Amino acid sequence: PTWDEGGSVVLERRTQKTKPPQMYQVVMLNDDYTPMEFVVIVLQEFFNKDREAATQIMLKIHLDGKGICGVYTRDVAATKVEQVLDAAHKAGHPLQCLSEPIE
Ligand code: TYC
Repeated sequence: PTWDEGGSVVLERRTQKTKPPQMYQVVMLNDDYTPMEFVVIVLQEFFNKDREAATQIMLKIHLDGKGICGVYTRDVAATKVEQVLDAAHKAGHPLQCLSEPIE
């Protein structure tokens, strides 16, 4: 260790050992067939939104064509996309979503 004049240990990091992970946003796309209620439930179920936040995000997607559901590490984002596509497919809805790196 390095010591300063007062006898305390000086911790020095010469190189940055860890950097924050690349983050990914999960983007949901609008379509003409998936019911609004289904999208609101999906946003609550898989993206931990309360009903009010889920409704706002759904309406944003409906009006703008797409919207961000959340931001996660790569694997978590990929799992969210899988869960949404699986639930949509099982319910017979064409809902699409994808994940993309941010920044
Ligand atoms: N546009 C759909 C409707 O009018 C609702 C909808 C919203 C669908 C968001 C997909 O990601 C979506 N029923």
